[in-house]
Amino acid sequence: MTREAPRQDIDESELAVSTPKEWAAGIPGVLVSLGRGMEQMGAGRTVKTLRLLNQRKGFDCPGCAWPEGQGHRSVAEFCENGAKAVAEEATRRRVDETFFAEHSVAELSERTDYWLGSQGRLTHPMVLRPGATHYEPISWAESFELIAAELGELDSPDQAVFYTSGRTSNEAAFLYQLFVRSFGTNNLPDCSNMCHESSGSALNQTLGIGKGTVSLDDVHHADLLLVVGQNPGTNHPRMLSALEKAKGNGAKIVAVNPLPEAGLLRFKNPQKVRGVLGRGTDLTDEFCQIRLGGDLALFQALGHLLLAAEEEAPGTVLDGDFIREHSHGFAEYAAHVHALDWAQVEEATGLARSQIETVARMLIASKRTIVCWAMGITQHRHSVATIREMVNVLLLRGMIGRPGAGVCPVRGHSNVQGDRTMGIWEKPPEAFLDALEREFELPMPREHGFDTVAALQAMRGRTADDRGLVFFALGGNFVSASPDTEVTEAALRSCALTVQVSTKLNRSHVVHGRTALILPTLGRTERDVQHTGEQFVTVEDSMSAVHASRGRLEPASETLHSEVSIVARLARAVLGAEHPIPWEDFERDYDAIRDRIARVVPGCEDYNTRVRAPDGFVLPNPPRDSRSFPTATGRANFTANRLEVLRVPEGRLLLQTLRSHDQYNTTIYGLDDRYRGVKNARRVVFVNPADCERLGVVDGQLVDVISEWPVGTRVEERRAAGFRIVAYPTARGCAAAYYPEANPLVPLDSVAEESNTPTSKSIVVRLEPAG
Ligand SMILES: Nc1nc2c(c(=O)[nH]1)N[C@H]1C(S)=C(S)[C@@H](COP(=O)(O)OP(=O)(O)OC[C@H]3O[C@@H](n4cnc5c(=O)[nH]c(N)nc54)[C@H](O)[C@@H]3O)O[C@H]1N2
Ligand SMILES: Nc1nc2c(c(=O)[nH]1)N[C@H]1C(S)=C(S)[C@@H](COP(=O)(O)OP(=O)(O)OC[C@H]3O[C@@H](n4cnc5c(=O)[nH]c(N)nc54)[C@H](O)[C@@H]3O)O[C@H]1N2
Ligand SMILES: [Mo]
Repeated sequence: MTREAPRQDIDESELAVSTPKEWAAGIPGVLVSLGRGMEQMGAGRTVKTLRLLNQRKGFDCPGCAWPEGQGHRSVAEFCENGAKAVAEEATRRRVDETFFAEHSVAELSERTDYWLGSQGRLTHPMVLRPGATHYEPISWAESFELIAAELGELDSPDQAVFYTSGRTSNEAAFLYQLFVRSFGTNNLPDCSNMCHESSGSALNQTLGIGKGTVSLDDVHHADLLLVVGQNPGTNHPRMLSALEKAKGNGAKIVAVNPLPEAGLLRFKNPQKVRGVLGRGTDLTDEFCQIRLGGDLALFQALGHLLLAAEEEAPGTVLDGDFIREHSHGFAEYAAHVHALDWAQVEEATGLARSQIETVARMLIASKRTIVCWAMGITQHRHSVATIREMVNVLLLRGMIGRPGAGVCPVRGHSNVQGDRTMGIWEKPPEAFLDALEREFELPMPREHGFDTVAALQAMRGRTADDRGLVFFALGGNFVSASPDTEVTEAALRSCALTVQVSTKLNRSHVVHGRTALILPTLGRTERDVQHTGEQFVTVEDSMSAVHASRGRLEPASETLHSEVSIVARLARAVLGAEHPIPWEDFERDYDAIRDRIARVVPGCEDYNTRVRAPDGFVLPNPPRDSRSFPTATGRANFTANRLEVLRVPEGRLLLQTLRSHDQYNTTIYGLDDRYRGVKNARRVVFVNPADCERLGVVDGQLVDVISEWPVGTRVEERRAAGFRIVAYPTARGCAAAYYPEANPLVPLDSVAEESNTPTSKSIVVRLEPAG
């Protein structure tokens, strides 16, 4: 398979490479954030907007899910990349009816996500009629009728797929899942299926709740933090302040990553004089430059070393009381890791045994250990087992449900965790469906629905002549975010109808079904006024804190509806005006939705009152709150996980796809990856200099990247053409390229076991001189 990606609007030959940075943030970060604001919003709006970001009376940053502090908040509770996210939404640029009249869909489909996203905010509902060349304006009422008609044509509700991206508020998410289930399907894939699904799977099995067990305060007071498979300097910059604080309290930090990411090495806090003028804070005490996918082996080895140390000095290493009183499966786990094969560990991790021993000593010395992780852990074939293995190590030392200790999966989208709490889940727990049925006195579908990969697999191979299929997306950019771009695009093109509820133009609008709709919506930053007056919404951060978010800016256009309003109106159009659920009341006053959330969603009792508290409230978390573990065994589960070394054939590399410093997922802010020293271009592939030599390629060379995926006795190939090699200090045998440019290389069927997450961080590739 070959696919020429659209890239005429970026001149990749402008690439400039300099030495990677060894520190993050500082003055350049502040300047970039202000500059981006001024460029998109102008000076007055920049100051006003950034002042409201993450303040109690303002809006939640649409950037990442890292929590704001409880109690005191600094005046500027945001980061460079949060400011970029806000500027992107609060931009004064507009994509209006004239824009669509001037640009055909064929022309727009040749543009990159970078160009599409930078055209501005969508202002009016638009429709692309069958066979038409251009989107044309349509009224809201007609849009909903059109969707209702297409959904009515389906043989079964299961022929419709309802995607969600993680910016959707709790109120909109709750209403959306209620609508979709009332319509009759659990086909509710979401971005989480490509993101932290592995964390949810592993933590549910082992701890009984698919969420982290620490608070921000715990991070501040941990004495050892392992930051594994995560690049906080770019993706969760406010986390650096928390790490700095922990360091100030004497914590040690271990970073586990194939790349020496700047944010992990040193942090210059722009809010402190020392950060502005001085050297900043050295964050990492031990940098383990691991091979891609080696983390399972690393944590198994750490468990082995802890057990060995306990054998030497019984009663000094393990938390015997915790293991006895709260855990299950210890003996089997201990026997399994006892038989560790060090050669395998060294091959899998690329780390020296002595370094792993150093980390084990740090674990033994620690009284309060936290393990943080993100996509470097969740997007591999053995992700779920890897996370279980991290849990094993924490359980050995009783590091769950103790202040300053626990698991910390660092979420991506600002409300991805809340969306799941509200029922955006293709595999809803029975108890949740029971609660919905009780509350609304309507039957809910019980059969599990499609997640992202399953939805695409079901759509694969269809043609536009096949019957039906409606794809509806509440936010996000499904086409660019999903794996296997060519397969994904064909799948979307085979739909009878594609609908995108969006703030900005993206590739999912120009790769479309027979009929396509764009429904423009309010962003987080904007005032949301309904019949009963100004509304607020609620969100849940990565540490289960739920709080209000109030938009303050004037909407990008008078025509925009909120997501709540779009879902409520859609439900009325599809389910009929006589439907027993009072959709209209929900739209008039979001308190009415919250009253229902309070009665349906566990832990949300008295929701309307509690979300009005200045810092909101924290959802219950049994492992953290009381060391109780609602698992199948009623205890925290140790697990024995098979160690398998990812072997790469001769002449190949293991490729990870990651984010540059200048993007938010598929939204490309700019062409610089400041910390990694890359400027003006995105089609680059980072390769270790020794591998360049071994493979006979040189720094700066133009190559095609070809992925190899065995299917039976054949090897399927996928090609992404025209990448520039950047010789870079990544781990040996590993390579890196940016998402979404590298997505055509990720085979749809290459997924994490159990969580079905695309393996975006381990793809076997070879490089060929570009032809
Ligand atoms: N500015 C900005 N902020 C964001 C986002 C954004 O795009 N831009 N995206 C948001 C979203 S949705 C998410 S999910 C998060 C993503 O946050 P991250 O997970 O930090 O994002 P990635 O860029 O995918 O980085 C993965 C990191 O894991 C490392 N890694 C890759 N494979 C392995 C491995 O096998 N082992 C180990 N130990 N490390 C590995 C990579 O080198 C890299 O440092 O950020 C959120 N915040
Ligand atoms: N190869 C590879 N693929 C990946 C990943 C990877 O690391 N490598 N990461 C995966 C991860 S972690 C994730 S989370 C997914 C992300 O997948 P998505 O969440 O689907 O993608 P985004 O790029 O975040 O979506 C951006 C679009 O959301 C819309 N938008 C922004 N704000 C709002 C809003 O407030 N409301 C509405 N309705 N729309 C809004 C805009 O139109 C914008 O164009 O991608 C996954 N794909
Ligand atoms: Mo994500």
